[in-house]
Amino acid sequence: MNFHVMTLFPEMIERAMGESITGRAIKAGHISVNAVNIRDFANNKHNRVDDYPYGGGAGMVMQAEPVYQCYESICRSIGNSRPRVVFMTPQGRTFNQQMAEELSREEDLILLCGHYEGIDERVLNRIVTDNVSIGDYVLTGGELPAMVMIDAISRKVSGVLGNDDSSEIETFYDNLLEYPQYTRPEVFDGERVPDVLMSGHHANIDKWRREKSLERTYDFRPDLLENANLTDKDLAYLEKYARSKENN
Ligand code: 6GU
Repeated sequence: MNFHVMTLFPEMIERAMGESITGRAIKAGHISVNAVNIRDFANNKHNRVDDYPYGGGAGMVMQAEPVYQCYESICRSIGNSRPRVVFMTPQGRTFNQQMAEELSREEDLILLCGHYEGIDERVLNRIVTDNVSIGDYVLTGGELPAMVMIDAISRKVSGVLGNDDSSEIETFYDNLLEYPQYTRPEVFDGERVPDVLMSGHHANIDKWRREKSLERTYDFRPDLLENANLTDKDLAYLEKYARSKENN
């Protein structure tokens, strides 16, 4: 999968995405991250890409033309296909795991990062297909949100995590939080690893993990349970757990 990021800070994107798991995925050819500097498409000697807002008000607005030319250049570079264009904006739909999974099926994806007070509405109307926010708070620019999306989407691209099922038994899979994990040593600061994990009894281990997932989701994110696929056994366990908490 190929990510194309339209930004005023391309080094920020390429530096960060070149590290860790995304960096390895780039080297292995599972993904590519191409950060394109909108400033390279400025149409004036001073390389300016912002100007005062019509109607007045605080701050500056990114101009339509350089953003549009940057977009056209990216499309030309990929055989004139017209991939989805995600505009990073706090006014967008809140990003979640389901969106990450859906977007990971795209071959190319353009991420548009705004700065200053915004981008001229006319270019947004012409190129943006999806408006996405990463949560209800305001950031200074779209670069961090774009990197958050690239990270979450990349790990759903085949080959990126290597172990192909390590992304299937994880938090938000099935709308449940993940069970707790332990590694050596057996005793840390006086606390033992739960006996069941040392038992080698896989059916019991699976049962224990399922129950811990249910408990955690009930305790920390009960809103998720409405969309979780729960068996009769799960529901019975949750009822028992809820009752045991009431009695404490
Ligand atoms: Cl996508 N962009 C900006 N600038 N701020 C945000 C955001 C995006 N999501 C949350 N806050």
